[in-house]
Amino acid sequence: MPIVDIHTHIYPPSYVDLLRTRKIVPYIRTFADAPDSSRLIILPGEDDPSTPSTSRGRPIGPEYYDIAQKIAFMDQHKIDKSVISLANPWLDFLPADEAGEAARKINDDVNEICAKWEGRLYAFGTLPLSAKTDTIVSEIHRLKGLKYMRGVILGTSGLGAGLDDPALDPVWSALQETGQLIFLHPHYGLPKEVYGPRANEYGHVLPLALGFPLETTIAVSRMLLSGVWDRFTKLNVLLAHSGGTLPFLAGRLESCVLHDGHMKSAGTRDNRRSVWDVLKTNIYLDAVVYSEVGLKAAVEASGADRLLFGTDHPFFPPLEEDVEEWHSVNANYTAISKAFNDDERAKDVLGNNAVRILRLDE
Ligand code: 5CU
Repeated sequence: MPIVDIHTHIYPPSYVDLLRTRKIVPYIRTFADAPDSSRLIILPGEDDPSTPSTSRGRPIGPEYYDIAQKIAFMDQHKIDKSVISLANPWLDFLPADEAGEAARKINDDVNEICAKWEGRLYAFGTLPLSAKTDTIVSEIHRLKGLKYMRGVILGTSGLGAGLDDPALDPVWSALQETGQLIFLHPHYGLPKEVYGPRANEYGHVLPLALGFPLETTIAVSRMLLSGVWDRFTKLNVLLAHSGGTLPFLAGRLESCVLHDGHMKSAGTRDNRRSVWDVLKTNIYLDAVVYSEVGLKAAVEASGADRLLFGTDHPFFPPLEEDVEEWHSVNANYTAISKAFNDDERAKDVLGNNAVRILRLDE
């Protein structure tokens, strides 16, 4: 049985070069109090001057851009195949006239990286979301022809107005038509006010543990409420972090719709697919949730045949020096083992599902 990591990121060297030229988020730079350590600053507001130096982004080393390090990490953690994706914030920040060419370059670079590791690496492509819709749609069609691409990674901002924006319909249509899986991944989190005046004391914990999953939950709920899956019944989406909190909150979402007077009178409450139906038909969930409690909710919501192992490498490395095995990875392995008592379904989640869904045996 192969072990497949479907949630594993890379910043290809050309993207790193781009970040090094920038002076506003996202960028890579050193700070006066630690001139020897480059920091990767990507999350909104994480370079605020009041932020302690240990919270200003994260140290960036070759594990973020050197594919040899990815392969070494895979070997270390017994991962046979990885489906790599550009990490956040993708190309969201580029001016419209630069995004199309940048996407083509990054996608070609990533496809070439995969070709050098035939059989071990596949990828999700990146879309030039700030460009004109025609440019986005042609990149979707071009990606379909790249040998190692198996779908696209997408943030939650869409064309700028979120994923319930009707202007995205040509994008959904092209992705459905070409049968490409969307890997929906957070980046923007929640407005920083919700974390309160003491947020700095907790480093990245609140934005990453809660902001990311809630962002995904809200984004996918907006897709559901605006009828994306009623219009595009074959559109498939893989949700990062086991669906944020969607498996846990799906019942509440359905109940709120049922009791919403505005949606009832607008005629949008009825004649729509339920959250449960979409969860079991169009949604896949990664198993990057670090505990069997969250994993069991994901299984209940979507089914063990729709759950896929991931690591989030190169994020969440061990902070201790000289530790070879990553706690974050082992936590996900342990959760799968405990949730399924190591029965056949564990093997499906660890790799068989990914091979089947993403055609990794072709
Ligand atoms: O640690 C982080 O900031 C992140 C991030 O930005 N993206 C991600 O996928 N995981 C962790």
